[in-house]
Amino acid sequence: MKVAIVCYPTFGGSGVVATELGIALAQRGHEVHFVTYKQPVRLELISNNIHFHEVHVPEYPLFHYQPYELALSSKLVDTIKMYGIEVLHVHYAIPHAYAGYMTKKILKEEGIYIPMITTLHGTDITLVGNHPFYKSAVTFSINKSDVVTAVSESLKRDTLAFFDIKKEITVIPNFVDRRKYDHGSKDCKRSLLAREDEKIITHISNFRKVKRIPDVIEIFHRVQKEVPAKLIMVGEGPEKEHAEFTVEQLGLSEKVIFLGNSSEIDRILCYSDLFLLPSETESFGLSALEAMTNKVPVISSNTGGIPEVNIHGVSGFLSAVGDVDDMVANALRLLRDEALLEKFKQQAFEVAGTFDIHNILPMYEEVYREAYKWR
Ligand code: GMT
Repeated sequence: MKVAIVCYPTFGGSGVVATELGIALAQRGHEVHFVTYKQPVRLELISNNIHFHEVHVPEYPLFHYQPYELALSSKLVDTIKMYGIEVLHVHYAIPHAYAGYMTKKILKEEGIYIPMITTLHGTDITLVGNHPFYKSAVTFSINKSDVVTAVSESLKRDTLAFFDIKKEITVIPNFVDRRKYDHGSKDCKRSLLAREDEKIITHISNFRKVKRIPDVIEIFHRVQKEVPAKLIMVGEGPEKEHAEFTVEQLGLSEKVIFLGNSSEIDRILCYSDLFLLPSETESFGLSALEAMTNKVPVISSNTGGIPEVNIHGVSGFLSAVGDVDDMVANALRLLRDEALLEKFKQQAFEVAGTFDIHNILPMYEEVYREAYKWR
């Protein structure tokens, strides 16, 4: 099929999922058109059946806010007409579902019908979309989508609880492509970051409040008193500066490495022993799944969709949000027992296998086919 994908082209989970989905669809022979304001970070190759159309928003001094939705709708209308796109798939409701709805309306005037699939990712529902300033428009555009998908059962429940939704919501979990993971690769150079006797603990996020970065640091602070360890912090965001300050105050600068954003997280995860995700809320926790695919057990909170991904006592451990004592105890339990750690690494990898793209991609293809049939 010919599919247009709209997403945030950044390091955030929704953009990563949308990009990996587009790449996988193209590998299956579909023609994929990314329509966004920048080339998505994980999209390295533009090929015969992967296209990228940049949305330009010209600056004009009259506008305090530049009208991105307008530019996106126009670009979508032009792209859909020019390439004969059959399905429009928008990731993250705000403002993409809204712009998508306008696109549909404009095209309808010209006798063109395009089905729109909206995939909800989390903060578009739980944090941002739920804000009274956005709620009416978000409710409207979700209800006007032809198909609505959510990345976890938890997010589906939240969406139905927070909004007046008239549409059926199909749960299609996030995924990883296990073919891409080369365990034991020569590129996996653990010695660059830690001594032989040190364990490596990793956290990856956008360093927003919701990720509870102070918990990450406190867990590590207490763990490294018992077991020699390094903490690798990957990502950028508003809480990073404060995190760096805390690390310095605690005298941990030698043991905590801030790596910034990276599009090669597998090369970091491949030598990690444990992954920390103590988030306040998380509709899925893609970074936890990526860790598990790299055989890294996860110490996380039990909020939102995380328990659907990180299975307690199998791929890692779950604790109540903010229960740092329990997270420290769970981390030490694994790090102190080499055989148990090895068992959890293997189990994490096996659980991640259920989220392999080969299981998930057909679900999206089915949704596209159905939506196209109803048009
Ligand atoms: O985690 C973030 O703040 C980024 C956000 C995004 O929109 O990219 O992530 C959300 O979508 C991801 C992909 O579906 C999920 O794995 C994350 O759990 C979800 N984040 C939250 O719910 C906080």
